[in-house]
Amino acid sequence: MSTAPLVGIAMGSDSDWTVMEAAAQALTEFEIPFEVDVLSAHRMPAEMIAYGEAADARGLKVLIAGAGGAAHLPGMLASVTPLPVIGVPVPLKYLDGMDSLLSIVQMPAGVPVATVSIAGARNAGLLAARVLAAHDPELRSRMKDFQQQLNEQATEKGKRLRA
Ligand code: RP5
Repeated sequence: MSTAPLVGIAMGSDSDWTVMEAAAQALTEFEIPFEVDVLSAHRMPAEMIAYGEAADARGLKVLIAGAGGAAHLPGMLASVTPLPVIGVPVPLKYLDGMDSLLSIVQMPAGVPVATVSIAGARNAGLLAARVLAAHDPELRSRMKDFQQQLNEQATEKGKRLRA
């Protein structure tokens, strides 16, 4: 199996990692190779644009981008790559992540970012897995197994409550 990264996880600061590592964890569970980078839209704009422009040619298939506050990273990456971009609003000290959420979700028509919930990095990883699974029957089968496990866990919790 190729170990070349298929998913790029980018974040505005290393301080975002405590939230973003859940995306990496989900990809690891599905044995999907990924890479991780810090790319601040405001502190290193040239590097951020270069990363976005090169991502497709480097073989990445999906980008996951997390940022907090004035969270421009996901949208700016989406503006320079044809790849699907999943945005993760990272909550900071103030405003409970609403600033990050609105910065990421309110994209202009023509430049989509698939925004997950505030601090929803695990779902970002799972969504990236589903995007890849669309063209990978074996991965799709593992996703179905995962969904079955979720069902069984929820069913079990209900049984325990009723007991
Ligand atoms: C954003 O500013 C980053 O994505 C991070 O969420 C926030 C704070 O960054 P640091 O000051 O912790 O580096 O661009």
